[in-house]
Amino acid sequence: MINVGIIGSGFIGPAHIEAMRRLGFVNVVALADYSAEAAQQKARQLNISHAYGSIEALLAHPGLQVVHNCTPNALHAAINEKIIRAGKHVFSEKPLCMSSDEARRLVALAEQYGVVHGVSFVYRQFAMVQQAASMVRRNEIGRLFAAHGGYFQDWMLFDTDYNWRIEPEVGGESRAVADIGSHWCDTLQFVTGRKIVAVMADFSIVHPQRKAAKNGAATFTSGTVLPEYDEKPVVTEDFAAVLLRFDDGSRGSFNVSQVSAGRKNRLIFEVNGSEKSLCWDQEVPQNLWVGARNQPNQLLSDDPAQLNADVQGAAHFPGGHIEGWPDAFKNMLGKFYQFIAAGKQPGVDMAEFATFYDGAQSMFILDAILQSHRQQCWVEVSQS
Ligand code: SOE
Repeated sequence: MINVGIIGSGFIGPAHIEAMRRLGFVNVVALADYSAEAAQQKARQLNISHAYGSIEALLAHPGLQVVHNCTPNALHAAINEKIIRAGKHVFSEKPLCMSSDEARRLVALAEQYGVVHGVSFVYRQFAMVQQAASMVRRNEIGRLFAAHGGYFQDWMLFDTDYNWRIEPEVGGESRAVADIGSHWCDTLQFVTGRKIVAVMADFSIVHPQRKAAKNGAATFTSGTVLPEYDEKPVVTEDFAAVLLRFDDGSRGSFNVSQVSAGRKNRLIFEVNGSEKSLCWDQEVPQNLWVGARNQPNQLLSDDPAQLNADVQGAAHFPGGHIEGWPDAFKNMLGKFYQFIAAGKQPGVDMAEFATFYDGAQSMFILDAILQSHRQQCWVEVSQS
């Protein structure tokens, strides 16, 4: 058994815990939160035996090998650093940190301490995304020349929707691109095997002011009576359009939005090659559309028997037993923990799971997108 501690238990912490428990060889033994009381309450609810009100106390827990960082964005860098300096393997929620410089420092530190490092870019772990990547790798779609799509949600549609992600000091200078565009870019770089090398971006803020409930009530809820609120200025984007150039000269684009009514978590992509096109939508994750010019189009489904041999392990049940987001989460952590169990060290070009190298690359893209929007011109993405 591998002993694990988890820091932060909001929306995403319990998803990590559930996925780890489904693996069977990982034991979540300790949880830390912003206070001892909050940690004890959560630990009781989640049936975790030890609770701590500080990161230092959690890191001192005897026999801990791995720590997951599931805190709000602004805390990621400092906590990741503490975990590494304590000599523990680290799995960080995205974003890895808040700037490219912090990302470079964390990569160097993780290498120096020789720990295994992972970042929670989960969408590359869906069976049909793995199938798409395999088809591209095996040249089944021909010469790839375009990748496009987007990521659309509606949980910020109303001006009464408010969340810590809106505040740049906590969520970062970018909201929609950092939160969901980062997932799209990681997924597309994984599927195509290409790196994004230049971007041209344009943002828009749909609600320049939002109503923040004085009692701190979160969004993702649909109360009808508005509690007392403060009007708060908004400086982070609700919508963005981004043009892309990849390292092989191919082109692409994506849109992100947190204000698209009816779209809940629609990460969608299409890649076009000289023989075939592929299209996948996270809201119908069991399907992969394969388009052809002179043959009928196909709709592949996540039946392990019909997947390419190198990705069969990504789907666990017979066809028709649809696997989704929690299963992709399990795939991601399964690969991370098998890697640790095998005593391996992450390499820059590995793709089993996203590492700090990928987390850093994501920060380089984000910084280029922010600069491009500010200057309204093409910006090259730093590659290290
Ligand atoms: C909220 O926008 C959110 O939960 C993101 O933070 C996740 O990373 C994404 O998977 C779904 O939406």
